Order: sequence, then structure tokens, then C-alpha cells
Amino acid sequence: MTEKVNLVINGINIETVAGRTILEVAKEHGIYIPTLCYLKDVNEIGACRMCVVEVKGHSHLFPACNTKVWQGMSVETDSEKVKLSRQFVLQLILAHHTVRCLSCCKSGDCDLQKLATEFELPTVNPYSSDDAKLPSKTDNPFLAYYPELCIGCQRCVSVCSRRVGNGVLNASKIGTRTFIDAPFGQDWKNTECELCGNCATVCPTGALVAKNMGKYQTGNVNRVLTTCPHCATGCQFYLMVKDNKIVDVQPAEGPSNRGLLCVKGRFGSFNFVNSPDRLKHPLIRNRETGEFREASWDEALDLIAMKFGEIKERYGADSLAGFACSRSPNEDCYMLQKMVRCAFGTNNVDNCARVCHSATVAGLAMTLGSGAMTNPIGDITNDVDLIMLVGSNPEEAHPVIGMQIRQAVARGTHLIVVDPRKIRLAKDADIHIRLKPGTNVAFANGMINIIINEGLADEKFIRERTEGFEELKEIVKDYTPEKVAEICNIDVDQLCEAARMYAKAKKAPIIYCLGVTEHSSGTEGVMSLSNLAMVVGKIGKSGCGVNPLRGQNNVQGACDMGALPGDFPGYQKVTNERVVEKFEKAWNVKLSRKPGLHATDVFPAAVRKEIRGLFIFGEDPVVSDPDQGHVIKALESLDFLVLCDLFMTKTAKYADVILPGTSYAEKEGTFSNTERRVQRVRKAVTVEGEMRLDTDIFTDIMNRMGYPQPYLRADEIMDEIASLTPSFGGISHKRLDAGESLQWPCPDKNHPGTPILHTEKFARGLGLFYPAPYRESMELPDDDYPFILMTGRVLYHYNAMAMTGRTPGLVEKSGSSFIEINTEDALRLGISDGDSVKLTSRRGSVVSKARVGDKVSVGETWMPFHFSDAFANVLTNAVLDKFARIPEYKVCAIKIEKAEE
Ligand SMILES: Nc1nc2c(c(=O)[nH]1)N[C@H]1C(S)=C(S)[C@@H](COP(=O)(O)OP(=O)(O)OC[C@H]3O[C@@H](n4cnc5c(=O)[nH]c(N)nc54)[C@H](O)[C@@H]3O)O[C@H]1N2
Ligand SMILES: Nc1nc2c(c(=O)[nH]1)N[C@H]1C(S)=C(S)[C@@H](COP(=O)(O)OP(=O)(O)OC[C@H]3O[C@@H](n4cnc5c(=O)[nH]c(N)nc54)[C@H](O)[C@@H]3O)O[C@H]1N2
Ligand code: SF4
Ligand code: SF4
Ligand code: SF4
Ligand SMILES: [Mo]
Repeated sequence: MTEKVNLVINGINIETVAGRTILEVAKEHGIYIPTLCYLKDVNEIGACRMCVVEVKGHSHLFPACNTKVWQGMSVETDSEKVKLSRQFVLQLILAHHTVRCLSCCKSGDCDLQKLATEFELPTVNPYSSDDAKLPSKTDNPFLAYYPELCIGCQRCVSVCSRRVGNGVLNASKIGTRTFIDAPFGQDWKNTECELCGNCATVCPTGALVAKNMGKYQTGNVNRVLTTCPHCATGCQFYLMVKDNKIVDVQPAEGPSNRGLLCVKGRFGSFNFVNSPDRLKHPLIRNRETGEFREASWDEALDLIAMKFGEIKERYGADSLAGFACSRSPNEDCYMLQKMVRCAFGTNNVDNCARVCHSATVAGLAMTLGSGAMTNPIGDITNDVDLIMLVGSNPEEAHPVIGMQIRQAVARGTHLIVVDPRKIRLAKDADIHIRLKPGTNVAFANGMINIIINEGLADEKFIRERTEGFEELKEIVKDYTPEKVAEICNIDVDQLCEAARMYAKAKKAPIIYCLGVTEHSSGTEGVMSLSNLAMVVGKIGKSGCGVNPLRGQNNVQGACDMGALPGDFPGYQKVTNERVVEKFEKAWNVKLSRKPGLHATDVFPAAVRKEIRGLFIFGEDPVVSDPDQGHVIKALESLDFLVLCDLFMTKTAKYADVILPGTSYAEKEGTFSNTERRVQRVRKAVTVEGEMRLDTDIFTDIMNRMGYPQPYLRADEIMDEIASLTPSFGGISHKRLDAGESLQWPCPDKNHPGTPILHTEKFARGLGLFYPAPYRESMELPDDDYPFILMTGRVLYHYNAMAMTGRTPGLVEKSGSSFIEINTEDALRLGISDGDSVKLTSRRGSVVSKARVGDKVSVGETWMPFHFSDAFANVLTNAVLDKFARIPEYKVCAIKIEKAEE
């Protein structure tokens, strides 16, 4: 029982509980106390003394933000003494503050300015001092620090260390004054600052600011609440719109980001919208000359309908295919798959999940019955005992989740990192299992072997909730710790210790990503992790589960919307006759019962002339699919390629028709983030040009190909989705606009959504153990190609860089490719850090720069796939996982030679 406390504030009797601060209690009762340095839970240092109050019987004043209430106290928040003290404090702060409100971008939004007005300060400040000025730091492209406006409140320092978990800001004293060592000066590129801007968000004055703020006056812009268009964390932010132009982004308190953003959301999510490179008109390519010319919408759409119609008639509907854009809203993806199914007449529809988390969708559906993240982000990063992070680099790929993991670790959560590379979080890990790439299945089987042998399995859970345990037990018998240590090239004791820690922890989520899925054994890797969680009963519970961090902002949604070859919306199977009949009735069309081709099978099929017409909606496979040479050959083999994108991408060059798409900032809709949370995307601007909504383009094509489809608004499309998809039955724009936050399954209008899956029973009834043996990666190093190459991403750029590449500051910070090589290997090859190196695989060669160190192990290398100076996918191997058809991006063999400069 928490102890009750009675107190009086400004004559009002209040009952509360012990342990709360005066400020909290006052606020709860509508009593205003001004603050300046205070930030709840983050900065409660009582430094600025603005929040002082009088307590009866005491001669000195108390800071309300960090004084706990006590029985019988009587507080005055507004007495003359308090007012005088606050005025004095403000004058002292302003004594060192260069009052230049007219030229300060924070004017109108500055806490200090507001308080100065509120406390009616005299025009002449008797404490004014002319102390030494420190230089401003303005070299950073996004952020600036003006010491003469700094009040030393330390909010920025606390946010960087306690919420962002980066700790690069420090307070320094010069004389009696506090300044911030802001990493925004000349050497900004070489600091550890991640440019997230969360420090600027909380600065109460104009001292530490995002430079974008200089482009507008607060109060003179429209704020449009929307969802970040990059990764699937699903951060909420406001687009600040001035005269139909987005000038800035400010974070919002969304359920997954809680006021934080990363550099891409904060600074990289709007320059591209108004980029002069945007496609503004339909373009038609002359196949003879390769030249594109502008065309009218009618001409382009007629041509598409005619060509696709001809192919369909001559070679059958299954010679057509369409890819959906996982960067675009649910409503767009739904209409794209409807176009492919109803107008093209085939199930050859897919999305980039194929090359990303298709192994998750297949693997978790087989074992648990639902291929989605089991628990919400907040639930697995707050108050858990241990996090097991497998093949996931959230500090770069899901930075706002990474920040929450850092916070958890700082609060004492244990961390096991399972990754071949020394990712930054590995430094803070209790155990870093630095396994050989491609050996996840052996690792998981080894963990299970130890857990069973040491009596750490949850027998009750296994008995009541699962099936197939005996088969699993049989197979993992062979995976003794010694054998696994050898396969994975790790330490036996470390493995045993990790198994014990994970099994014994009460709340312990597994969080994983592409280090698990992007292998020829990707689906088995995923199923091995769900085996592991089920053996210890850590699933269907708060703070536990098997949690794939989905990649693209709406890749969860693209899958949910049925942009999959075997599934209608909501994973209703195309092989289920009852389901097909339901959709035939609703869509009033005869539908194919034959599961379609996976995206990764479409390219080989194009080379074989089995696929002849392809519609690519917002993907850049020339950059992002494995074995670039093969992709280009496939695209060139097509009879007709249509592309709908925002930019003239590398893939667009091969298209017969290019249609200009609309970006997330120009349309209404919803994205579903990695935790199955459906969130609104709102129109902020109109871009000049002959733009049409993507959904209208699909409707145009459907109508021209003979399938009558009325033009629908995004909210109407969502209503159609809800009417046909049981797990979306209760989701509507209306509910979301009313402020509800819904995670599917949400079967009806009164359902609150489902944060945690599989609580009572698994979506498939019993959880299935899938016994997976370890198989080697398809292409291992040999004498000719002696190094393993892994590929992945860096913080500052996103996939093929269509969007982040159009923010100059991001390119300045990180603008070209590199390959991580171990120091020992580099020494042997005579390569130094920064040298140009020629990288060759059985598919091709590129020239990149060596980054020498110990981030990768001996014999292993790693490079990002974003950069056009050395596309990693020239090198990668297009072999596929047999269940999900996902490519082995994470392991191929290369040789390295020193290149001429
Ligand atoms: N900044 C940025 N963020 C992004 C993206 C981006 O392009 N840029 N893309 C988004 C997309 S589409 C996705 S899918 C996600 C991906 O997010 P992540 O999967 O977290 O990112 P990756 O860098 O591809 O790979 C993650 C880790 O897998 C490790 N790894 C490689 N091989 C193995 C292995 O065999 N076993 C294990 N255990 N680990 C291995 C690598 O060392 C790497 O640290 O990121 C999303 N977020
Ligand atoms: N070597 C290697 N390769 C990889 C990976 C790896 O780890 N290693 N990861 C793979 C993964 S996980 C993924 S997800 C893929 C990603 O591969 P892609 O999906 O090809 O990459 P993006 O850069 O996200 O491309 C999205 C395109 O959509 C366009 N676009 C965005 N929004 C809209 C819209 O609303 N409408 C229209 N019409 N267009 C829009 C953008 O302009 C951009 O050109 O890459 C894969 N490739
Ligand atoms: S931008 Fe982010 S990482 Fe850099 S100092 Fe500010 S809070 Fe810290
Ligand atoms: S820079 Fe801003 S947040 Fe940081 S100490 Fe100075 S005034 Fe406070
Ligand atoms: S973490 Fe992902 S969703 Fe959040 S701001 Fe960064 S890129 Fe956007
Ligand atoms: Mo992805």
C-alpha cells in the first residue's frame, strides 16, 4: 500500500500519495507552476529555480520539481516572495542572455521569452553583465548552438544521454557560467552525434536549434500530423507547412516514438517532396533510341491498357505481374493488388517483403499462425529483464527503437547481442555472440539443447500450448554446445551462459531482423527463434515474444493488404475456395485460384519469357535486388514494363512507360508500423505538375482494362478493406482521426485492437515446433573468393536513397560506399584504411573504399547497399530460401584487391 499524504496548496486541501513531487501534484490539480529546466523523468535537477514555492514554516523556498510532498505541508505557489524570487532568477538568467529576439528563430516559441513577459521584468536588467562571448557553432547542416542564448538548463544534455542514449553533450563551466560542448562546430562530421535533433526539440530558448526553424515563424505555419515515411518504427511527427511547402518537421508524442525522432525522420523526410528531380508528367520510352518523351495521361494510360491487354490475350493473365510499394499507404497497396487480381487476372502480385521479411511472414505463420511482431515496442523495451537481439542493428536501422533499447540497458536490462559484427550495442551487451554469418539455426538449436539438458525448459507451456516438441528434441540432440560453438565459431561457455540467462530471465523478448531472414535458410532461422521462445514459454506474455523489426514504413501493411501471391488482404488464402468466392462476390469478377509468382521468381521467369508484362509501383530492383546483372537482363527481356515512382530511378530507365507517383506528403491514407499499429498519413502539400493520386492511377488502368472500378477516397478504400478483412473489421479513418490508436487484429467497431498476440492461444491453435537442421550458406569462401561479404544499411541513408539522397546534409555526412575489413586481413592484403579496393564476386566487380578495423571478424566483410559508387548488389548472390524465396543478401563470397586510385 502506498502511503497517503494530505497537504494544502494555495488553500486547497489535497489528498495524494507519498513519493510524488509538489509540481506533479499541483499540475494534477490544475495549479500552474512555471518551469524552465524541468523535463519530466529526464531533467529534474532543480537547477533553474523557476519552480520555487513557499512552504509554511520554512524560511527558504523549495524547488517544486524535485521536492516530494509530505504529510501536512502547506504550499503557496504564487506568493509575493515566490514572485520576487522568480523575477530575480529570470533577471540573473537574462543577465548573460543576448536579447536579440528579433533575429532569433525561436522567437514566439521560447520559454524564456514567455516567462519574461509573464513576470513583467523591468526593461533595464540591473544584473546585466558583459562577459566573454563564446563563438557560435553553426557548421553542422542541421543544428546550431548559440552560447549567448544558453541558460545552462541542461535539458539538452539530459535528453541526449537519458532518452537518446548517446551522451555526446556535456556541460562545461567557463568562469561561473555553464556552456554546452555542442558537437556542431567544424569537426561535426567526426563526432558521435547522430544528428537526431532531439536536443534541439527540448531546448527552451534559441540556444540549440534546428536550422530549419529559421525558415518560418512559429504560429505562421500549418502543422500536419503524420507518420514518418522511412522505417517501420512508425514515428509520429508534424510536417510544418508554409505556403504549400514543407519547411520543417517537429516530433509528436506517438505511441512508438514518444516525442523522439531520428535524423532521417527529423531532417530527411521532406526535401525530396519538393525536389526538382520529381517526375511531373507521364513519360513514354522509344525502344529504338532509349529516349523518353512527355506524354499526356490519356496517351500513357491507353498504351498501358492496350499493351497489358494484348499480352494477357496472347500469353494468358499469368504472364503479367505487379509489385506493390511498401513505402506507400495501405490504401494504395490494396488498390494495386486489386488491379493485379481483378484487371490483370492473376495472383502474380508481391511487395518488397519478399527480399526482406518474407521469411518472417512464412516462418511465424507456420509456427505461430501469424507472421507479425508479437508485442508492442513499448512493451519489449520498458521494464524487461533481458533483450536478446539477433541479427538486428536498431541503432542504425530502427533508431528510435534503438534509443529505447539503450534506455532500457541504461536502466539495467541485460542485453545479449547475436551478430557477426561489433555493432555499437555490442559494447553494452552482457554477452556478444559473434557468430559466423549464416549460422543462426545452429545457434538457436544449441541454445535449445542447453535449455533442455539443464532442465530450464517450460514444460507446462510446452505441454499445454504447443505441439511437435518430441521431433524438435530429437533434432537438437545433435547440437551439443561444443558442436555449435565450432559451427558458429564462438565460445562454448558464452553460449551456455547466454542460454541460461535467456531461460532464467522473467521478461525477455527476442528482437530480430535481417541478419536472420536474408539467408537461404531464412525461414528456418525465424522458426528456430520461435522454437527457442516457446521452449521457455516466453511468448503470448507482456515483455516477451518473437519480435521481427519490419523494415519499410508500410511493409507490414503491404503484406496485410494482400500484395502477396498467395494471400488476399488479411492473409486470407487464394487457395481457400470460400475466401475466393467471398472476394469474387464483393469485387464482382472471376478470380484466379492459382497462387502467383514470388517477386524474386518473376525475374528469372521474365528471362524465360514466362512473364512478359510487369507493373512496378515504387520499387527500385536494379539497386535493391540481388545480382544486378541478372535483374537488368530480366527487365530487358520484358515485352512491357511500367513504373510508377517519384523519381527517375535506376530501374525507371528500363521502363516503357513511367508514371509520376505522389509521395506520402501529398495524400491521405494509413501506414501499419512494425507493431501492427495502423496510423494516419495526411496530405500536407500539393506538388505542381500533372500529378494524379496513385490510387487513381490504378483505378484508371482497371477501368481501361475493362474492370469497372469507381474512384474512391482513401477513407472509402479503408472501409472496403474493413468490410472484406476480418482482422481490419473495426479499423476506419474516422476512429483513427478521433485519436484512437489501433493495432490489428481489430475485428469490429468496438474492439480496442490487440497489442500482444497469442496470449490465450496461438493464432493457429497450438504453437508448432519446427525442427530445422542447420544448413550452410549457399556460397562459402574458397581459394578464389576467400571472403564472406555481408551487406546492410547505415543510419543516414535509406535503401536506394531516392529520398535520403535528396537531403544534402545527409549526403555530406555519409555520401559514398565503403567495405569493412578486419585489420589482420587488411595487413595480409597490404591494404590500409581508406584505400580503394576492387571487390569481385562470381557476378561482378565494384570499386569501394576500405574501412579497416575490428568491426568484422577475420575472413568476413560488410558493406552497405545504398551507394551508387559501388552497388553491393552487383556482387550479391540471387539464391533463394526454399520456403519464402528470400535472397541470401547476407552471405556471398568475394575477393578483395587493392585498386588503382
Ligand atoms: N537507416 C536505415 N534504416 C533502415 C533502412 C535503411 O536502408 N537505412 N531500411 C529499412 C529496411 S527495408 C529494413 S528491412 C530494416 C533492416 O534492418 P536490420 O536488419 O537491422 O539492418 P541490416 O543492416 O540489414 O542487418 C542487421 C544486422 O544483421 C547482421 N548480420 C548479418 N549476417 C548475420 C547472420 O548470419 N546472423 C546474425 N545473427 N546477424 C547477421 C549484420 O551484421 C547487421 O548488423 O531497416 C529499415 N531501416
Ligand atoms: N545487398 C542488399 N540488398 C538489399 C537489402 C540488403 O540488406 N542487402 N535489403 C533489401 C530490403 S530489406 C528491401 S526492403 C529492399 C528495398 O528495396 P526498394 O523497395 O527497391 O527500395 P526503396 O529505396 O525503398 O525504393 C522505394 C521506391 O519507391 C518510391 N516511392 C516512395 N513512396 C512512394 C509513393 O508513395 N508512391 C510511388 N509511386 N512511389 C513511391 C521511391 O521513390 C523509391 O524509388 O532492398 C533490398 N536490398
Ligand atoms: S543531435 Fe541527437 S545525438 Fe546529437 S547531440 Fe543532439 S540529442 Fe545528442
Ligand atoms: S543549449 Fe538549450 S537546452 Fe541546452 S543547456 Fe543551453 S538552454 Fe538548456
Ligand atoms: S526511427 Fe524510423 S520512423 Fe522513426 S524517425 Fe527514424 S526513420 Fe522515421
Ligand atoms: Mo526491408
